[in-house]
Amino acid sequence: MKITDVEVLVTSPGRNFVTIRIRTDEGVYGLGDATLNGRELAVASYLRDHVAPCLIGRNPFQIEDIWQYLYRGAYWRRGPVTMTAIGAVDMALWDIKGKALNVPVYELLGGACRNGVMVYGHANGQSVGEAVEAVGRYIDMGYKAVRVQAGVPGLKATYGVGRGDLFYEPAGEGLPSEDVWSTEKYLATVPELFARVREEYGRDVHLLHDAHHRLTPIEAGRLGRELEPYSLFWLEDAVPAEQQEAFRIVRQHTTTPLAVGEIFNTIHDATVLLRENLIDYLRMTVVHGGGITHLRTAAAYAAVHQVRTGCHGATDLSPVTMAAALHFDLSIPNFGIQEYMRHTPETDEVFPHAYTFSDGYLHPGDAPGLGVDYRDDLAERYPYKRAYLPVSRLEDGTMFNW
Ligand code: CS2
Ligand code: MG
Repeated sequence: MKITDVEVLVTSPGRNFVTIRIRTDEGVYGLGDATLNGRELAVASYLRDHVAPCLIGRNPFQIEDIWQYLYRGAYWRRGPVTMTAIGAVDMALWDIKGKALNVPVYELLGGACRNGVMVYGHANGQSVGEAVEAVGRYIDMGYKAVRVQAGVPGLKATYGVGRGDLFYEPAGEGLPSEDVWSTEKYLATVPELFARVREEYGRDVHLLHDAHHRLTPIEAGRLGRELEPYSLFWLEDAVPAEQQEAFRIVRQHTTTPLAVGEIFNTIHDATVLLRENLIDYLRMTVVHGGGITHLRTAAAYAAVHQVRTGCHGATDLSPVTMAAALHFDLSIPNFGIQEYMRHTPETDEVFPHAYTFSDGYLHPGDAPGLGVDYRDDLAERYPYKRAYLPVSRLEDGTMFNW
């Protein structure tokens, strides 16, 4: 079998997505997600202008060799654009192999280690009261785990709140919007939020929270300690993760489980965190973390250190990533939880898929390959619109972390 064509497809059914479709001389094709929120066209060009010519004529079954070729051959290693491009090609090659051998990808990855993939939903509200009510709606839908985010009194906007109920799309058309942030105001609200949720729903439901890169290590230690009575499943992105060692301080002050890694793009971003057990869940994802092939390396390294996975799964990762993530999640021994931010109905129509939700779990289905497709006729209706994630400044105007 030989690769004969590589298409880079850009569509915007509710938000921008970039998809690679790799065709072969035997008629089998594979799909990969290449979406990098706010920098989509950079990855599209990396694939179209630099990667695609090198793939033509190659044997798509040689997944590992092609991964090594694209990683080592780039010379300029790592980074979100490069690793998203490699991740997209990798997903498509696993899709081709599964289809050609007529098996779902998880069977190629060693088979299922579990019956289903526990997911978490995203309850949010402008006020604590609204957020508490939203948690109830997710519990009623059967979710076993719910992330809870609430607005902060005195701040017009904050991460994770608004722009949809079942999904949360932070990117907006035009130039980046500017949010104003106050850590003090935020830290004053979070403990009350979880006290109210536990009071209302008890302790059976797993609760998660995303601090979204906004705290210093000691602030994260303080928040983690204040949340200990509410037994969170995890506190995510408590501290910007470039400085892995900073988590040593957080770990000294709290037993609240910590999760980080959605912005990581290779295992090298996480080795200190894992080797020193500074985190409990690694959030790297298939699309931004170099594909299924590299994520298996990261998961194996994490498993040695008793760290579990908790893959990123936001609206800006397409159904192709969700499908690939579920095959990966099903097959690894140290699976923790999968984020499941639903997509818009238009997105689900452009990307018909085999994965299904039931009673708080997702399953990838048993269609050959990844079990997801791409409807060109519908995709054409949604042309690309440049969109950016917001930026964030402190109340005095200082540039900060969104
Ligand atoms: C978030 C994301 O899902 C999460 O945990 O951190 O919503 C993130 O803000 C977006 O994926 C950025 O594009
Ligand atoms: Mg996050």
